[in-house]
Order: sequence, then structure tokens, then C-alpha cells
Amino acid sequence: MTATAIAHPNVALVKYWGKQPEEADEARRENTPATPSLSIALSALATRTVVAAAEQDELRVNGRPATDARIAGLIAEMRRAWALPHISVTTCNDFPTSAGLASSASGFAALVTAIDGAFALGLSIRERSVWARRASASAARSVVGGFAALAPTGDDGEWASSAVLAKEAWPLEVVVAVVSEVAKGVPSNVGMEQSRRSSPFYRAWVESTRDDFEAARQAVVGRDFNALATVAEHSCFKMHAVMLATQPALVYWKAATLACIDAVRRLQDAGTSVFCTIDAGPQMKAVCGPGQAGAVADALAQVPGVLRVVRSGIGGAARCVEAGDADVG
Ligand code: 2P0
Repeated sequence: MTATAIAHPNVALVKYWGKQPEEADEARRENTPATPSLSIALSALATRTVVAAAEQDELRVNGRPATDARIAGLIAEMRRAWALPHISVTTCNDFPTSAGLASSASGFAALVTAIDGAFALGLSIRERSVWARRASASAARSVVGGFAALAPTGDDGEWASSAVLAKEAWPLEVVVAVVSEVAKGVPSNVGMEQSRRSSPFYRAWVESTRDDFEAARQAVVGRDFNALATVAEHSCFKMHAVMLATQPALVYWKAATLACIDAVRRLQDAGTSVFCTIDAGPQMKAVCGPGQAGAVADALAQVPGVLRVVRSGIGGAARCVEAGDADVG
């Protein structure tokens, strides 16, 4: 009754920002997004989580004892569903936590996968993605890995993640320009509810994202980099417009974030296959066509305010590994 799981964070190319209106009613909360989304997983970054049966529930995050209401809530729900014992959870990220690098996505994907493995629950990928989504919607996409969609699925319309394209099918790379390692001020779940209540652009965002999602899905299936670049940048900047028009304004960018956008524009003007995307934090992620990431990483490393760059391929699905296994690719 122990298992170790690995999951990768993901970067959304069509963004999730906002939950279904009934989510305001706590009793009916299923953490269902208002918009479909599409992402790529990052192979260079990983969360490793060990779950084991224990005398009492225990949590260690990055080597330290911790408490986390969302983790406790997910464990309580899964315990109710399968009459599980108390568990100890030991989880480590090999990248900064809560700094716009989607640590909740990889964290909850790894946790659900490790619980499934430790207690031989036999969950399908779809079922794991639904459990992960209830804790953090972007985590559903990290369960699937590769190029993943999060949208209504099946006869019941349950929001779950599914594969759009396997990671091997299109060897894109991502260069993350890290411009701050400070945890962000307004967490995503709080910020997106503020946007839903106060941003005058919110309704247009929700309505138009369905078309963006379909355009991105087709671009990925057809491996059309330029089409994907167009819709992904549009989705990113539209989401940040919604954030900026929220009261109080959600400004996640730093000066260096904008300088990185400028650098990507210069690379595009010079003919490089690259586009930028930014989540609820200051880091800029440059998505690169095959063979372009070296030049993009060199250019972004020169931008004033960039602390470091992380180069990544596309990561696989969340999976159980042997305890000592170093496999994080
Ligand atoms: C995304 N983000 O699609 C978007 C872009 C942030 C900006 O998914 O409330 O941490 O836990 O479901 O999954 C961050 O949202 O939010 C996110 P919850 P989550 O990647």
C-alpha cells in the first residue's frame, strides 16, 4: 500500500480562466471550468509524490511538514469513495512552487495517480482526470500529458481531459523565461472568481474561447504551427485583458515579462517559429517549433530581468514509477 507517481506541469495554449456559475454555490462545487482549454505538458519539470498507508494523515511538501486544505479535501473525498485508510503524502517539485509554473497541476495529477496506484483502485485516465480536476482544473490536463484538452466528454458531458496528440507526434519545445521566483499575490482560483464577478470582458471571453479551442485543436491535429501560434497568443492576451479589466485589477506581469514579449516579437520578425504565452504569474513561456529552442533560449537569456531560462520538451502522462526510479522524462 505504497506508490510513487510523477507528473509534469502543463502550459495552456487555450486558457482556462473562470468556473461555471453554479460554482459560486459551495454545496454544488465540482470545480467545472467555464471554458474548454488545451495544453502541452513540460517534460523538464516534474512533481514526484509518494503515498503510503499510515496511522494518521501526514503531508510533507518539498521536505517540510505542511498543511493544505485542497490536498486534505481531495484525500477526504477519495477516502469516502473507497474507504481508504489514513495516508502519508510526500511530494517534491523540482521547480518553484506557486510562481506561475503550474505546481498545482502536476501536484494534484501526481497525488491522484499515486493514491490510485497505492490502493490498486484501477482508475482509468478519464476517472483520474476528473478527480484531479475537482481539486484543480489544470491538473486534469497533467494526468493526460502530451497535447491535452479539457472539455465536456462522453454521454454525461463530464469535464475531463483527453489526448489531442501524443507527445512524440510533434516535437515542439518550450523555453520558460523565469523572471521572478516569488509566490504570486492573487491565487488563480481567487482571481478568476473576481474576473467572473467584475470584468466587463468576461462574458465575451467565455463565449469566444469555444471557437479558440476548436481552432487550436485543429491546428494541433494538423501540426500547423502558424495557426497554433495565432490562436494561442490571442487566447493568452485576451485572458490578460480580462484580468486587467477585473476590479481590483489583476496584473501578473513584471517589466521583464513585457521585455520577453518584445524579444519573441523580434525573433518572429526574423523568421523564427516561436510564440509566447503567459499564465497567472510573471514567467513567459515561449513555444518553439522543432529545432528552434536553442536560438530562442539564447535570446531570452539576454533579456534584462530574466533570472534563468528552462528549456523543455513535451512531457508524458502522470504515471506510477518504482520508488528509486529517476525517470522524469
Ligand atoms: C490555464 N490557469 O489554463 C490557466 C491560465 C492560470 C492561467 O489553469 O481553481 O490552478 O485550481 O481550478 O487549475 C490555473 O488554474 O485553478 C490555470 P483551480 P488552476 O493553465
